[in-house]
Amino acid sequence: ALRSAQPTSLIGAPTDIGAGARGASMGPEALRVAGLQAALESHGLQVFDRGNLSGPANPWQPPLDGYRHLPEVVEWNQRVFDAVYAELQLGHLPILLGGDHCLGLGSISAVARHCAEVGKKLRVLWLDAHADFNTSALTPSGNVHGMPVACLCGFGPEALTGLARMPGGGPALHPSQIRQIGIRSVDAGEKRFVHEQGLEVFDMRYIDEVGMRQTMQQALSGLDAHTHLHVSFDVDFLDPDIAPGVGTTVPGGPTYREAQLCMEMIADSGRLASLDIVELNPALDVRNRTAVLAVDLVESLFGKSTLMRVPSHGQGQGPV
Ligand code: B3U
Ligand code: MN
Ligand code: MN
Repeated sequence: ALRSAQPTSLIGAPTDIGAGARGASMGPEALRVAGLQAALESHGLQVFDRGNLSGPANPWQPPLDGYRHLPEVVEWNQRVFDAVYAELQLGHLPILLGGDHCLGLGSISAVARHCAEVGKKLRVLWLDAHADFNTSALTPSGNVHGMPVACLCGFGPEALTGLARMPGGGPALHPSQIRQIGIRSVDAGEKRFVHEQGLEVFDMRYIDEVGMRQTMQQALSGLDAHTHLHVSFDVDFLDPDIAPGVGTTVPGGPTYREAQLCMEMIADSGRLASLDIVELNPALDVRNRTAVLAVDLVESLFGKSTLMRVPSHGQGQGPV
């Protein structure tokens, strides 16, 4: 049964402006072709497809002062911010179809602004192979898709952290609001900064050692009726064997079964209130299979369940 009676709104942001490979700009259409809207509707959800945002083209330039395409990144993120914020004000659950992960900045900034205004607590689950916690001084590439978490926490250029700033002047997020899951590729300087800022990282070693179930129980602990849960789903979170269609594959990611459990446990929390699906790159995919997989997982995230259990065996299997 469906957990969310809330209407959902799909927002396409067809750009690869912050990425290190071209092609994530085709992500929104690949997700539509894979049947995202029909899949959500088949579970009784009301879905509005708002179409695609528009924004500057990708000039494909080298970094300037540590950033590639900063003015274009800012412009895309402003448009994403406005679109996501508008849906939240309508009471809809926004689903951002990226696009690369630099757009998480605009999306989560809008969510943080909304939460501040309605008095909700915000928890962000960052599902990713990467920590995305670089700064212009730390980045090996200048690609802004490696920086959104740092920007959301107030570390970045004024043009981006300003977007993320709260009414009171603080950054959109405090590190204590973030849980990173699936991490397995972090640059040297970035790693030091992650530790310094005290981000809670459930990396692949941790998942291997304790399992996805305990990982998600911990990542979701402390949520209550006043918590807005945002999931930022970088498709490179998944093992490249099942999800080849991303720009930065990193071996050793969650399997199909681990990823399904992750999504199901988020659904069981009953708190999902906004979502990003980013970094899907159809130019690198095989017959759209990564998009189809992403749609399958998003169905689980919204409470599709194949559960067939004997009630007396239900110990520990209810909502977290
Ligand atoms: N950490 C590297 C690589 C990277 C980050 N996010 C993605 N790739 N997708 C960087 O360029 O910052
Ligand atoms: Mn990412
Ligand atoms: Mn990533």
